[in-house]
Amino acid sequence: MKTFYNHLHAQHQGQYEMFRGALVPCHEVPARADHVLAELQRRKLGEVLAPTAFDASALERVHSARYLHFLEHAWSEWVALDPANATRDALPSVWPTRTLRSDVLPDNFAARMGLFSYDAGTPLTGGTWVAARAGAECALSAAQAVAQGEQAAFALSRPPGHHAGMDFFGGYCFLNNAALAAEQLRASGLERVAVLDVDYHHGNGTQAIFYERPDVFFASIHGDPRTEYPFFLGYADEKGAGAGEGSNLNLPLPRGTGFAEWFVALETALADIQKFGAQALVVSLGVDTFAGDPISGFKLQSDDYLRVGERLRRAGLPTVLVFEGGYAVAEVGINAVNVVQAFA
Ligand code: B3N
Ligand code: ZN
Repeated sequence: MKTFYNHLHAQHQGQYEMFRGALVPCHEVPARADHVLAELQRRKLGEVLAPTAFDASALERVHSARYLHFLEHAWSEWVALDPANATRDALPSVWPTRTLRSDVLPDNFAARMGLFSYDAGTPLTGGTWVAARAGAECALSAAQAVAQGEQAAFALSRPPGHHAGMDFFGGYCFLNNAALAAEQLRASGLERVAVLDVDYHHGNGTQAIFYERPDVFFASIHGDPRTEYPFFLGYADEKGAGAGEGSNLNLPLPRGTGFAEWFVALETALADIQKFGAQALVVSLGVDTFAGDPISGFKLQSDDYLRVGERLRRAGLPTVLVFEGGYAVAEVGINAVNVVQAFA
């Protein structure tokens, strides 16, 4: 299987995220992708390629032009506020919640950080735009390879993407790599595409992007949002809306869920994807379902990821695997590459 590797990922290196009233060291660190790459190379699992360049129109299939403009220029605006900001990440701290206006684009930088985000756990750094853009190009390149006849391709990109919406960042995500891959497959002529999100956290950004779309099915298996991040989306009664009614499937599971119950949900999701008539599959491949993950609560073991990869392969669809979460840094390479290897 070809891997498209984001060679610029380490330019995004946040220092701290807000958690329970304190700034704690970021979990989403460059070493995560380094470990996955090292494990791929150790097992000699196919070519590792740099992504090809795409122009802004590929990003604008998913994200608003004003959000992309904000992301591209945010760091220079942050440093212009105070040269000392060059050593500090930018974090939002004020949001346009219910009763406040989000239709106005304020001049104030802190206000625009809030307008274009939904949490305080996602630091924006000097290299965020460059890294996120190259990561998105990995997903687009992987989708292009699959559209051109590869049975599968792996986008080894960070920062992750599935919490990013049309015009907001959050959950360590800035550009929605899986959604970009799905749109790239659609643009290549495939009429029905499915996104299967197996990360521990519900992919609220991806769901929102496709919620009213009849041509892109979104299925997600994740920690129950009553107790797990992102809390405000991912419930079982969210089925899609308008023309997209019936094209959204959420399978929330309680904290503590082990592989046997998780695998039943995987079968349910794949059965619905088959029923939908998907011609290609994008997998949001988070491995923070691992028992040793420091911020998550499922109990999958490293060998279970071999069964996941093997089952995804048996779905028989051209498939783009997109790397998402997974914070047990020592094991993240083994777990992600187990899926890749069993698929390949
Ligand atoms: O859930 C957390 C969180 C939990 C535990 C922490 N410890 C033990 C210090 C710290 C943070 N934070 C909320 C943000 C979670 C973002 C999840 C990103 C992801 O993997 N999405 O798929
Ligand atoms: Zn996650």
